[in-house]
Amino acid sequence: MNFSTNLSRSKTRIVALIAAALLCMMTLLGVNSASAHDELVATTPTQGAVLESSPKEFVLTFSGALKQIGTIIKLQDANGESVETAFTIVGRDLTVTPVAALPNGEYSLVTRVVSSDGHPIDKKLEFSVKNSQAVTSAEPTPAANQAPSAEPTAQATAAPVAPEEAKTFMGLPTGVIWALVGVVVLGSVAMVLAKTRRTGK
Ligand SMILES: [Cu+2]
Repeated sequence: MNFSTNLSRSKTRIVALIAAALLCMMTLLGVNSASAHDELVATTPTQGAVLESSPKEFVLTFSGALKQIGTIIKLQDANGESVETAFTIVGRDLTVTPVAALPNGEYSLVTRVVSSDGHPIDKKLEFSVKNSQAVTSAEPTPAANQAPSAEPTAQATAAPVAPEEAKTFMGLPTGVIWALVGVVVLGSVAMVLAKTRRTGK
């Protein structure tokens, strides 16, 4: 009697463990977490843009309304020096404004926002400023053959932000979180099953 209930209980546990492992793998592969969180759908300027003057603002548009909390903005020049910015969040748009005009050079804008489902989203937008009017550091530019402003359409379509970058940032943490949730849920289901079986017989 005792032996058989213990047996069925451990069987249930094994099944739950297998299910949890499968769920974990699925979530790690992004099978079921992808639908929930918001994605970056557009940026101004586009990724890798070469700007002819210091941008007044950057706009990152996401697929859902962003939370007002938990936002982290880091604008850095090529030397890794921080550049001061301000930002606002309105609906799906994050707008970042450099406090002062940006000198010529390469920059990266690293942002973390909190998606409408509560997940953090990390993004990195790289661009450079090449104002020919400004005094430059006398570096001959490879940008001349890139036709920066002549072909905005090609850039706009190519640039909707590298999806693999999004997965690297988001995939693992969310996968782990969902896997943990899955383990907890399945674990409690298994326990309830085991209990009902035991009391039922
Ligand atoms: Cu999410």
